[in-house]
Amino acid sequence: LTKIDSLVKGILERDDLSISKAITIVENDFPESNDLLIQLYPHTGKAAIIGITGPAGSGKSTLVGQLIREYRKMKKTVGVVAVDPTSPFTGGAFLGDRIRMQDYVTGNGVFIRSMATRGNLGGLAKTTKDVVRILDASGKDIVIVETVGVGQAEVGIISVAHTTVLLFAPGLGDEIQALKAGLSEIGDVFVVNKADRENAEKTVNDINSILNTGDIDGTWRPPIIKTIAITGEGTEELINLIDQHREYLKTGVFERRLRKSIETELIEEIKQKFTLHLTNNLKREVDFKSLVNQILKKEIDPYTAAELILRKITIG
Ligand SMILES: Nc1nc2c(ncn2[C@@H]2O[C@H](COP(=O)(O)OP(=O)(O)OP(=O)(O)O)[C@@H](O)[C@H]2O)c(=O)[nH]1
Ligand SMILES: [Mg+2]
Repeated sequence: LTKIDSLVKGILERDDLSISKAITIVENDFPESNDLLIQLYPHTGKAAIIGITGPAGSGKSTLVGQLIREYRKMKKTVGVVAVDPTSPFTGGAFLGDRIRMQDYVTGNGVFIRSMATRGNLGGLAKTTKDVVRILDASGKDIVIVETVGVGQAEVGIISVAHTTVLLFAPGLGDEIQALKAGLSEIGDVFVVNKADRENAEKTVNDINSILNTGDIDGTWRPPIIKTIAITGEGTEELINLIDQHREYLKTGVFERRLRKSIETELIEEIKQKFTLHLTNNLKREVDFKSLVNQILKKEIDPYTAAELILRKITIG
């Protein structure tokens, strides 16, 4: 068995250490990453992938902790990827005071991993997708992706999710206004967390008024619920809504989205591999070196030089 073969075997046997090693390989874009992902791919596609996104400090991690607790009660295994968390994914803030991190990571059907932006040569969206695939292949029933913010970059990351939960909290209304009509395109379920605070209803109304003006794709109207993540209030209802959304996806929506996401992925993969291949080969070319010299001596400009090289390359 090669190193990758035994790693794949470990992942399929749900071994946490193998999962962890594989994520490191993918995260750092090590050379064996491609082989690993190729071997894992046939084993993916079973997990329900849930995105949790929202402004910093809105209570995403606390809510994720509650979701883990609820899913474990239902005997479901859970994988969590926290993308570039502003607060570390360890300690009390994450799982609430009553549950310690160890309760989950030590073979209790839960695997949690934070992922920083550094070292993500292939881009954060690609890396996230690949890490989710590792967790999916390892047999996790549920994979949760937590990302901060609801800007364009985050939308790319979150597009890996089947169901996206947009989380807000009272007092973080600016973020809602900034999104306006785009809101309903990102979120499948809306949550106003910190409902123990008095102005929660106003936040619900703010979201409601924006959803009413936006275009709603298909027959799914994103529901809005209130939660109190520190006590767990609303978690069961949230899980019900996520389940309902999953049922809705089965009406052909899932297939359409999947096709689109495969198209995007394929183009991105080709671009990345092509660029790498091109850059490596070009630098070795004598022509390239002499052109650089010519540009240096102002005998030619970089625009014309690029055209010259392009004309020489024939694709396909
Ligand atoms: N009052 C109240 N506080 C909450 C609630 N949920 C979370 N908090 C608190 O809000 C703070 C931020 O919670 P986190 O779960 O770390 O928030 P987050 O969205 O994951 O934060 P980042 O990962 O840093 O973006 C913590 O101090 C939580 O205890 C809630 O429902 N009510
Ligand atoms: Mg967090």
